[in-house]
Amino acid sequence: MTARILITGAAGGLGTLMRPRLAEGDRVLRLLDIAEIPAADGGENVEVVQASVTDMAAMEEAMSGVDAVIHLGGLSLESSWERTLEVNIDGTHTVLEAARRQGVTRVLLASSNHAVGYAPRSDGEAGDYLFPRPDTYYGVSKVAMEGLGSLYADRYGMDVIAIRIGSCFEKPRDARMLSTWLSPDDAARLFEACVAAPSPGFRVVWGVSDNTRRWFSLDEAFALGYESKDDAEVFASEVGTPDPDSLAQRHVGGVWCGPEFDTAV
Ligand code: 15L
Repeated sequence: MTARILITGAAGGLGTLMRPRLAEGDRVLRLLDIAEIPAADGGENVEVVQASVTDMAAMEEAMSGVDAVIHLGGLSLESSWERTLEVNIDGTHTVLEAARRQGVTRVLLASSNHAVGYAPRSDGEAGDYLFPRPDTYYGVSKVAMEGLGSLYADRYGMDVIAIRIGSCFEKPRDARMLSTWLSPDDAARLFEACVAAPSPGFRVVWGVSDNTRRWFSLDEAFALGYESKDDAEVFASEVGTPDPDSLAQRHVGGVWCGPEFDTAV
């Protein structure tokens, strides 16, 4: 079991879902966020750090004594180019560089399906390592994240796994998510597998549950030891029928490929 894990973006949606699920035994979770993080309750083994992922000095300090980093911090939605560059791209560089300087060799990166959002669904199952086709500036920042992870793995021998997360929420929120859903419990199982896999080097894996309507390969995630136990299908009656001609169903990134996500205009 990995003894001390630094989680960036710990106060965000995904971080909040992961906190109780990744806490176990003697493990210490070092929770970092620019926002205030709820303090430890009772028996929780957590350390709280309020800092920005773009602050190199703070990130170096946060890395001390850490065995692995799960980098969830950053903007989780489309934003201006300037903000995306600063928080997501520069932030990821800072996290990787701080890890390298402090001798932390394992980093998990929360990439996204939006790194390949324009990939057409008509091409069939989206493979592991699908060539980048970002649908937004946010998607571009995830491609940059994967590129930085690849560089730090090749240049410095670090183990870096970029996880192209589908939709991680308590339950699917619309018909598209019957395909893209990553249940919080499966997300924790996937992170545990990625933290524990022996010498993975650089990998790109899909972060989705083994959904009946899944569009994505899970070969690489399974090879790392991931076991999915959930399937969005149990929620099918709650979210309605997907329209195959809708933008949401035509591209991997769904409506993110539409004009309302164009922040440049
Ligand atoms: C993401 O990358 C977003 O952070 C999240 O809010 C969802 O919109 C998700 O993708 C998705 O595609 O459902």
